[in-house]
Amino acid sequence: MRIVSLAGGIGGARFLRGLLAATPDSEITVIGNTGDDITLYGLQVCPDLDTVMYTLGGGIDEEQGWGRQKETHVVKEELAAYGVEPQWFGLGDRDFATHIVRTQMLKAGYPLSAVTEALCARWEPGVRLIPMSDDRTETHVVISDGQGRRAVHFQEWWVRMRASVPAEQIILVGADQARPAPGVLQAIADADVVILPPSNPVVSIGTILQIKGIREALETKTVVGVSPIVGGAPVRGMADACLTAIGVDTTAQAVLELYGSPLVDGWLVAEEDAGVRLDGVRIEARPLIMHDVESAAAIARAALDLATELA
Ligand code: GDP
Ligand code: FO1
Ligand code: CA
Ligand code: CA
Repeated sequence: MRIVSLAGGIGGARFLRGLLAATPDSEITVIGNTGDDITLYGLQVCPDLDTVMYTLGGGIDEEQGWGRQKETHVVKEELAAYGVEPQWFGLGDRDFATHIVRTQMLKAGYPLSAVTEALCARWEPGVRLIPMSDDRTETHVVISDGQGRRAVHFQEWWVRMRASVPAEQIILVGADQARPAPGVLQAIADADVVILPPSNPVVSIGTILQIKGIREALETKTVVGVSPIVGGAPVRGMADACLTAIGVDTTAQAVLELYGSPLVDGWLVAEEDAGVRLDGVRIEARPLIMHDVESAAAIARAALDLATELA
């Protein structure tokens, strides 16, 4: 079976690990979010692509859910000793190497999709990982604080401020000019089923859907989504702060309505959210907490079964 899945970071990566376990013989293409990307110390950092690559390649820090396992932070300490900013974003030494290789290749003229393929040659994630676009986009968040009303990079709001200041707007800078990366629309056209994993509906899935042509391509396919909201709360992280910013309730119902029909054909909700309804969408209730690979695989199997029935 040919499967396309969109993906953000932790939620996407853990789901994909389950999907691979559930269907090892399928050909899986992952369209990764690059709206979280940030340039730090001259280096191009792609947190969501790296989270998928490290998680599926066996290099992720399991507790944290991002960054490398057995990580050290000597470079970060040395940068801090020079007083170099920002000091609120923690890049580890092993992780630094990824950003150095990526930046070197980008500077040599390779597009991000080719760079990602080269990085994945080492990690062998078992999926084809394509960034949503080779064109640079960045998610910015409009806030009002002691320094007035201003836009900050998504990572500054998310990591430095822990989303404690309300977001007035969330904007994907560069969205108008960004085209899908090579292979994205073809993979969607060739897919038997498309999965929306339980990734952040605003700054992961919502970001990918803003790239011209992607939503339209998905609307022609059988798409099954997994709710990232369980019992009115994001299972981990602060997705509620992103949903509030765009005027959407933190419920499995509201996230389904945000994606809408005809995009979504099937929607998996947690058992406590079994009352969710939307015309044109088949809804099934399942345990949706990813405790480990087995529970993630059970969710993935349920999504595939529903997609196969609807296709
Ligand atoms: P990020 O880029 O690292 O924030 O990761 P994603 O965008 O891929 O996913 C983050 C979202 O995953 C969170 O907002 C949660 O709502 C969702 N999530 C995390 N763990 C689970 C889980 O075990 N089950 C479900 N259903 N959703 C989860
Ligand atoms: N998240 C944090 O909360 N603090 C960090 O210092 C941090 C560093 C970091 C470095 C590399 C990387 O790939 C991810 C990193 N993250 C960090 C996670 C990440 O920035 C966010 O959780 C996501 O971008 C939100 O979707
Ligand atoms: Ca992310
Ligand atoms: Ca559809």
